[in-house]
Amino acid sequence: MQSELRKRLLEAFTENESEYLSGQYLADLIGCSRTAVWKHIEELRKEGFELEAVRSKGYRIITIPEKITANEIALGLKTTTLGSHIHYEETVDSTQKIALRLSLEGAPEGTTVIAEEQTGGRGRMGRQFYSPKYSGVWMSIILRPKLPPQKAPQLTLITAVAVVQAIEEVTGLNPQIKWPNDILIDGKKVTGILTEMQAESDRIDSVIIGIGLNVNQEIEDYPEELRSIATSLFIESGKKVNRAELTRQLLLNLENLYFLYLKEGFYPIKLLWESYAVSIGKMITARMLQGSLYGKALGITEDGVLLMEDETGKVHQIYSADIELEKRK
Ligand code: BT5
Repeated sequence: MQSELRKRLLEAFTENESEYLSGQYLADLIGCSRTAVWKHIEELRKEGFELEAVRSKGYRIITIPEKITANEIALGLKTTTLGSHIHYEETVDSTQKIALRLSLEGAPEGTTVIAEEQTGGRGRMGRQFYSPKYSGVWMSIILRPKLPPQKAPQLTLITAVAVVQAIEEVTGLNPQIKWPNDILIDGKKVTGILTEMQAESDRIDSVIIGIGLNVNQEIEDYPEELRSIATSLFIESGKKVNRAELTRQLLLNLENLYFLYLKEGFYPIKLLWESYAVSIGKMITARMLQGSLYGKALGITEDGVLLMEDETGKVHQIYSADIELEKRK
C-alpha cells in the first residue's frame, strides 16, 4: 500500500518534470493527508530522489536515482558469458540466495543477479554486509568451471583482481587486496567478496561469486560501527560513479581473467594478485577459528593459500582467516 502510494507520487512528479506540485494537489491525487505526502517525500529522499520544496509553490523533482536494471547493464556490455542472463530486482534479501536458487534450477554459467538493495546482505561466517539502496553494486554471478572443489578459493582471488582493475579503470583510484576477500582503499574496505560453492566430491557444480562494492555512499550513510572501517568510491574520489558502467567493466574484467585462468591456470592470476596485495612482505595477525598467528605474510600458493612465516621461522599455510596488518595478538 505504502509503495503503491509512493509509486503514484513518483508518476505525478515524472509526468510533470520541472513543475512544482502543491502539497494539497498531491494529497488529493493519492488520497491522503498533506502530512502523509511530506512523509512519503522524506522516504523518497532517503532512496536517492532529489526533491526540492519551495514554500507556497510545492514540490519539484530534481533528480531520479540512476538504476542498474538489466537493460542499463546490457547496453554496451562487451562480455560473451558473464551477464548474458541478468536477473534484476529492486530489493532482495540476498542476491546469493537468488543465485543459488537459479543455479539449482539449472541457470547457465554467467547468470548474474543484481539488486539495488539487500535487506539481508551476507558476509562470511554469518556476518552481515550492509547494502543500502541505489548506492552500491550488490551482485552474484554463477560460474560452472569444470574443476575439482579445492580450486574454488582461487575464484575469490580472481574476482579480487577483476574488482581492483575495474575500480582503477573507472575512477583512477588505486585499491589494494587484503587476503582473501577484501578490497581496501587507504586501509578502508570498499568491497567484500563471498564465494559459495555447490559440489560433488570430485567436481564443482557451481560457484556463486558475491560482490558487494560500495560506490556512491557518503560517510554519514554508514551505520556508526562501519564508519571507521568502510569507504566508498565517492568518499575516496569525490565524484559520483556511474554504477552501470562500473558493473560492465567488472563483468568484462572478471570474464577475461576467468577465461585466462581456465586456459593457462592460476599462475598469471597469482602474479597479478600479488602485485595488488597489501599484506605481502608485511607483519600480520591471522585470526582463525582455532586461534591467532602473528608473522610475516610471504605470498600465496598456487592454490590461493596464504603463506605466513612466524617468529621462529616456521612457515604456516593459512586456508581461512581474518587478517589484521601489523597487529600483535
Ligand atoms: C565480506 O564478508 O566482505 C563478503 C561480502 C559479500 C557481499 C556480497 S553483496 C552481493 C552478495 N550477496 C550477499 O548477500 N553477499 C554478497 P566478510 O569478510 O565476512 O566481511 C563482513 C564484515 O565487513 C562485516 O562484519 C562488517 O565489519 C564489514 N562490512 C559490512 N558491510 C560493509 C560494507 N558495506 N562496506 C564495508 N564493510 C562492510
